[in-house]
Order: sequence, then C-alpha cells, then structure tokens
Amino acid sequence: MKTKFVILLALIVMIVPFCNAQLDVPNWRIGDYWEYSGSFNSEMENISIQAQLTDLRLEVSSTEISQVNGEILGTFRVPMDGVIIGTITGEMLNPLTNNTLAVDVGFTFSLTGILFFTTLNLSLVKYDITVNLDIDIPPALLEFLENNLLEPLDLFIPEQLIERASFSPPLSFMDFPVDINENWAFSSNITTSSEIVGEDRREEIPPQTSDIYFEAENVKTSGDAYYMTLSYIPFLSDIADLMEIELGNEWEWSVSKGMIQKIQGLQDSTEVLGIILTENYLYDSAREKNNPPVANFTYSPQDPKQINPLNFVDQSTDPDGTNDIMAWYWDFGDGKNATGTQTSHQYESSGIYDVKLFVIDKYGGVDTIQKTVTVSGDGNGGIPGFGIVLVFLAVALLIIRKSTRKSL
Ligand SMILES: [Ca+2]
Ligand SMILES: [Ca+2]
Repeated sequence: MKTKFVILLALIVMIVPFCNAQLDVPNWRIGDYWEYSGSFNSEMENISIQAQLTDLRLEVSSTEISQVNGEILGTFRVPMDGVIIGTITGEMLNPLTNNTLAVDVGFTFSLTGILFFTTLNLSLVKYDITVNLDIDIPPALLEFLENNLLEPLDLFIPEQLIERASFSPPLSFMDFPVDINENWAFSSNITTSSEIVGEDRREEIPPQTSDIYFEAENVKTSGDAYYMTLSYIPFLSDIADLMEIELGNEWEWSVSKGMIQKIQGLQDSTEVLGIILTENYLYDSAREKNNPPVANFTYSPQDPKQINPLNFVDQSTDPDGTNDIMAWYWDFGDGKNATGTQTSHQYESSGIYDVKLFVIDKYGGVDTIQKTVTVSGDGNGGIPGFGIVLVFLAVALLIIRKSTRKSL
C-alpha cells in the first residue's frame, strides 16, 4: 500500500507527459519544461485528506538511446521534481474498544525522479523516482494506536520511498496522431522494484510484474485543447480502488503548450483531483520541425582477421547541423555494444557480423545504419588465435621471470 502511495505521487507526475483536426506528437526539444500545481481533496467516512501539489516541474534534459528488452529506442530523458504538502484529519474509531481519537497528521512529500519517453510517440519506457517523506503523527495518536489495537502495530514510518519501473512494451497513453473522436486501447506490462527506507529499517520489495490495460477516447476538441477520458490511470486507479473511490478521469491536452494542461479526477461529478499547468512553461509549437540525422560509419581494417581489433568511426550527419547529434550506440552483432563517436571491438571468432550504429539528435530524431563485417579466421597457415597467443605470452613471461630470479 505504501508502494502504491508512492506510485500515486509518481503518477501524478507521469500522467503529465502524454500526449495532439489531428493531435500530432509534440515537437519537444532539450530545455522544454512545464510546471504544474494541483490539489487533492477527498472525504472518506470520518477522514478527510487534503493535499496541495506545488512546483511540480518536468524538463527535457537530454535525448538518449535506450535499450529496452533488446529493442533500441530513442528516448527523452525527463527529470522531474515537486512537493506535495497535506493533512489527514478526522476521527478514528477502534471497533474493538469504541474509543475514538482526533486524527491530525501532516505530511510533506518531496519527489525527484527521471522519466524516459520514446521520442517517436512519447510512450513511457521507464522511470526511477525517489520520494522523501516527512510525516508528522502527533504523539497522542501514536499512543492511541499502540494501546488500542489488539494486534501490535508494526509501526514503520517510512522516510523515503524509491521506485523503479519499466514498461514492456512502452506504455503509449496517446495513440498519436489522435483523430477527433478516436478511441483506443492499450495494454502493457509494468515491472517494478521498490525500496522503503525508515529510520532504522530498509525494506526491499522484489521485482514484480503486472498487467496494465486501459481504454481512452478523445471526447471533444475546443480551440487549442483536446479532451480525453480514460477508463484507467495506471497507479492512480489502483490507489483509488484501495480508497474505494471511483474516479472518472479527464485530461486536457494543449497543442500550443505541447503537453497536458489539466488532469481532473472526478467522483460523482465532483473534482477530487485537479492538476493544472501553470504559465511557467517553455515550448514553441511554431518552431521548425526537426530533421532526423543520417547515420553512417566507417571501419578498419576493411578485411579484418580475427586477431585484429576493428576500429569504428562515426560518419553521421544531420541536416540541421551535425553538432546536433547527441548520442551514438554501436551494436557489434555479437551481443556486445559500445557508445561514443568512435570505438574499437575485437571479435572472438571469425564470422559474418551485422554491425549497427544508432544515432539520436537533441530533438529526438533517430537513424540507424547496418553494415556487414566479415571477420576471417586465422589467415594463412595457422597463426594461432588470440587466445593461444595470450597463453604463449603468459608462459613466456613465466619463463622469463623464473630465469630472471635464478640469475639473481
Ligand atoms: Ca491514432
Ligand atoms: Ca536534426
């Protein structure tokens, strides 16, 4: 449940980066940012929860090439941080004793994390989020809990929650391009691993995988805004179930702001959750479209023997300026890989290898090129393989050392 709570927080953030007569993939680039504020107000029996979300900020910090389940993807790296301050107030009843006590718990959650979205369509690939918790439980309430519950309460007040998750396939909340009145469904698997850290305690929750399925619909468009409904918001819906709240969810996407500008969680047409994009954002919908880079590379020697390390040099270009290229990922075709503009690689056996270079520019444009490299065997007449050379060298060294010692 605590984990789910983290995720609620995480989600509040995650919901944000989804996606635009057709609503196209926004034209994000490094440096774009969006700040949100919001509130959550819910009454459950005798308890009411009120929380304010302030300064929730997401920023596109770089583009990266990520390998997800064997697939190479161009991704936006999006750090985020924010603070949630709230109170839980009301009155608690212990059914065993019929005692009641006023509940007045204050909390501050500070979140930091990194989210990764595919540059192709802003599907969520993975996230890594840490929440620092400051929960203020009045001593009288603590005492009450300890004295009035039959089961000794294993009080573990978490101070930090860490959650890492990956989605397979990447979770596509928006089926870009979104047509007017389009509806879509998407399923994925989320694998999470979490840690809960307390004053003198650390609990690890081992990796677990669960299914995600949701249906979404563009219900109306108005000027710059596209309105979407969803049957399910990952995590948030789980929490809502736990709290026995049936939340209807509506999102509003702004074309000119390149982001969601409002999220509403409704309970019997009453707004329980509201998150709004502030005027503090940077995005330009009129900016020129990026041109993707053109991947290319050379290698030497051209006719490599197994004993030769191969040198690979990037020759990629970008119509917008070759300096725009941010990252290079080499797949040598033998299960090994490397990054950077140049690299060398030694194949362990002769054969034909498909070498791929993936490149990404700072606006998320990607390209890949594949070249076939034939690595021949030992060459003419049995030059020992590299492994044997090493053995010989080692033996030779031993002999030299021994003879050196003797001579001393
Ligand atoms: Ca579509
Ligand atoms: Ca470019």
